[in-house]
Amino acid sequence: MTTLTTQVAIIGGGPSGLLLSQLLNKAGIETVILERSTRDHVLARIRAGILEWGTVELLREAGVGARMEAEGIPHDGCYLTDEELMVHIDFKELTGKQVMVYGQTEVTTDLYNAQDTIGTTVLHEVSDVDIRDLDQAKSYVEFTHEGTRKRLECLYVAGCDGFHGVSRKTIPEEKRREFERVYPFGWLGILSETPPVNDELIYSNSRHGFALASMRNENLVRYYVQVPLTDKVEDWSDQRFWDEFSRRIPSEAASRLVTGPSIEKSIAPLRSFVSEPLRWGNLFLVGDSAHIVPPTGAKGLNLAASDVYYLYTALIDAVKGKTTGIDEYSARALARIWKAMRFSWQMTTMLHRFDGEDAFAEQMRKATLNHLATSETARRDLAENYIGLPF
Ligand code: RFL
Ligand code: PHB
Repeated sequence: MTTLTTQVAIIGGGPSGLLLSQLLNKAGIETVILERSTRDHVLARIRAGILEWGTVELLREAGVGARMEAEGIPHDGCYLTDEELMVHIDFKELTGKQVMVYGQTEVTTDLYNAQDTIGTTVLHEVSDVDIRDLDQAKSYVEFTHEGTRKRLECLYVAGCDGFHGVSRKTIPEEKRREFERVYPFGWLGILSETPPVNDELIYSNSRHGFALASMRNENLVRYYVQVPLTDKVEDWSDQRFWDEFSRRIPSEAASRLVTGPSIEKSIAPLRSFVSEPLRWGNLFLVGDSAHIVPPTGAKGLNLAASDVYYLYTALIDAVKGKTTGIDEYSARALARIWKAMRFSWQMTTMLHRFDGEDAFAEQMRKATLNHLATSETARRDLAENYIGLPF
């Protein structure tokens, strides 16, 4: 069997795995990434679009800030609306900070290019990953690549392989505690080469259901509508999407809407999920492998980045023999994760209609938006969470 050796084996070459690898290599720590899919497949997945400022700074620290600086669009605020109120959350005025509109696809592209420049090892199309000896001084990962079984020996394993990966499941079931809330709807998202309907994002709670107007650049929009979980992408022609979207956003915005063909269309179910702990011996879970948030708070990718921050600083110490950071990783990361869970759940509850809900639930949503409209304290609290809690 071919045997490879590294300091940190990273399972998954999505944003978590790539960013961790980039930061570790910059600090002189060797990594090998094992990714199930092809690079093109990873880069074709359209996901998050909003970076917290802490994520922006971490990407700069990783040496991948240049294109983001040139092409990303800093946003000072966003709108939350129902059919009566339109509340502006002015992040800049309330917190002094902004967020950056820059797609996950672009972040991932920049990270792959940076990994090429450094010359790190990223193996694609690996299968049957088996993580072993996590309670020993040295661990190893066995996997199939190019038709042969290979072995990667390492000091630490980072589980960056998303919700459906193998890392979390390597922790014995009786040692894991899982928390979950599945929401009874999904988001249908489209990407279209049209100018944004508004210069800031609009989160809209209408009587027809939720809609979000987001963007990637001045001629590329990402728009979403809440749909029942039973809906399929094939049920949604472009025309049906545009009709539904335009009746869910404020009429004044709808009057400016430019429609066009969709270049991508997908449905994502909404879920809150946390698996504790994040550490098992030499294995550390990072990003979606340990937690999922509904996208309403724009937190998924940003939480992955804060996990990476805690872990990469801890691993730098650990290879020098100082283990406090890795000992504290799970508790430190989870403290921030749970706050983002709370915010994402609150935004989801405030902005969506739930099938079969009672009139009381609707009044609670209205009162929450009304409170935001009239209380600067409430707006500041939302802004602080949206732009990202410190890490
Ligand atoms: P990823 O991006 O899922 O990457 C994990 C990588 O691991 C690989 N993998 C394996 N590799 C080797 N062996 C195995 N057994 C493996 N199993 C899986 C996968 O191929 C993949 O390349 O996790 P990561 O890196 O932690 O990054 C997290 C973010 O991707 C995620 O939090 C966000 O994209 C969440 N998310 C969204 N977040 C937002 O903030 N805004 C959004 O609009 C938004 N939309 C989304 C999303 C997540 C989605 N998923 C997971 C279904 C839309 C979707 C559809
Ligand atoms: C996106 O642009 O894809 C996006 C933006 C904000 C969200 C979720 C998704 O809350």
